[in-house]
Amino acid sequence: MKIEDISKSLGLDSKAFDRGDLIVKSPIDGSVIGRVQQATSKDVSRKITQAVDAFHHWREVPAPRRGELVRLLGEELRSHKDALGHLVTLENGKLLQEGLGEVQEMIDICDFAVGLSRQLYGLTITSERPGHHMRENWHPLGPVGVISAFNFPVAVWSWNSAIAFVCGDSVLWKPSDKTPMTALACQHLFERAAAKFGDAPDHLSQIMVCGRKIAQAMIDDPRMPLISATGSTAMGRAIAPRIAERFGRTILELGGNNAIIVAPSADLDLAIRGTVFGAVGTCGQRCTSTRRLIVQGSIYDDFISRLKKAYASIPVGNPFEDSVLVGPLIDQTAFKGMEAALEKAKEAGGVIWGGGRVLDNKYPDGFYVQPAIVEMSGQVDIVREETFAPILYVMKYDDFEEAIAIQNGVPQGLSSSIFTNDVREAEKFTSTAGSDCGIANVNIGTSGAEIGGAFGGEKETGGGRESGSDSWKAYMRRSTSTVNYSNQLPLAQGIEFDVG
Ligand code: UN1
Repeated sequence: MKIEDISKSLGLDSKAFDRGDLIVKSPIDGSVIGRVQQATSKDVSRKITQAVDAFHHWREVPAPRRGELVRLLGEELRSHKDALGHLVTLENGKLLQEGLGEVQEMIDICDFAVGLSRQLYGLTITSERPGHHMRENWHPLGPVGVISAFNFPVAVWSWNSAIAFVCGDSVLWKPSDKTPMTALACQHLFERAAAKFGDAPDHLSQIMVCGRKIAQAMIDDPRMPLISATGSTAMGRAIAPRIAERFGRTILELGGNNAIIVAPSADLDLAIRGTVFGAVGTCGQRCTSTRRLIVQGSIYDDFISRLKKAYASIPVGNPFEDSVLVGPLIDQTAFKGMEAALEKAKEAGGVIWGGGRVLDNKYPDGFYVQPAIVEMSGQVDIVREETFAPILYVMKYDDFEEAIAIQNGVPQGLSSSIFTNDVREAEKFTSTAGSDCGIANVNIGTSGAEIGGAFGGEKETGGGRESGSDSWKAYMRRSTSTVNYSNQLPLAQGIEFDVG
């Protein structure tokens, strides 16, 4: 699909991707695919005012009715899945399968949020005082700022906004400036849904395409009670203290350094498949990508030689081609980052398989690489860093406790998994004394989480949770009401305080 056909299928006007000064290039071949208008700091301030106005209207709409808007958004996504999936692939470079899968993830979270719109439950709590009762109320919070990264250019917005909308919040979205076109497409689909809905307030959903400096105004504005940010740990480190200083809330979903443990009892066929998908899928550019492999010594040689064999057969190339399994890195900076990490790993004694640039004759402006396997004798500094590229560091372990210590011995805490058929190991891994990550899987890889669970992780991953389970609570404010229906005024804790 060409960009003209995509924009036509999405119902966008012919100039939609041809205005403004931000030039967007496809990582597939470096060709210019669009020009997008950027927000100024004045725009940001105006948009926040509009988001506040929209919130004041929207919070009064009953939650199940708010769910109807999200249901309509899900319908738009269903009928435009193909076009939006193509656009994701064109702008981000992930496989078409993955682009479509990302849109499916958006549809799934819309369905989840529609159900949730009738389930924003609070507790009723027994009171220690006679003639009293207590209850929790969940109220809309305010405008939610969403910052998303290039690697999941549309799904992350939907995890946040589908939930925020049913919770009664408005949304102001700063997409990655590497993927603004998919963001414009989402905004357009939202507007179609809103038009069908009828009486949604203007500016309930807005986007601002801009660099970090301009986005600072949103970070610092006390009218934005929640900022949900997905990206690097460096980004989180820059924004979190500023938001904390004004007592704003954050949902941070930052770097991951996800490991798979392969135990001697594992089904090695499953483990190979899980590892390959986790490590090379999306060209190693998921925050859940498998970056470390911890293999028990007795199966190490066999497993690594099977893994290398599997790697040798991975087709790298144009992500629109059916047979291809690994597309390009997002840009040259990502490629340089991969080269630098491999250099450091080599200096630290790593033995590298693969990792070089490929297809540069065919695509001089696209950055395609052969995924790398790096055998390391220990968890040195570079292994403890997140490099957003298909590099898999492999390490050996002796006993199970050591495997858990290696798995947990990094600053990040997003995703983890174990391949084992030993029920004790599996249970230990998911127990308090096991993986310290937000995601701890058994016999599946580290990536490809479903939307029904809460998504996010610990330590430098930032501690936030988005998407399913009870993540919605972060998008609302809770009040506890104690109601006295007696004609006495007893105080709690037995305090006597009689006046007159
Ligand atoms: C991300 O990389 O920021 O679990 C999100 C997964 C996807 C989401 C990844 N469902 O791999």
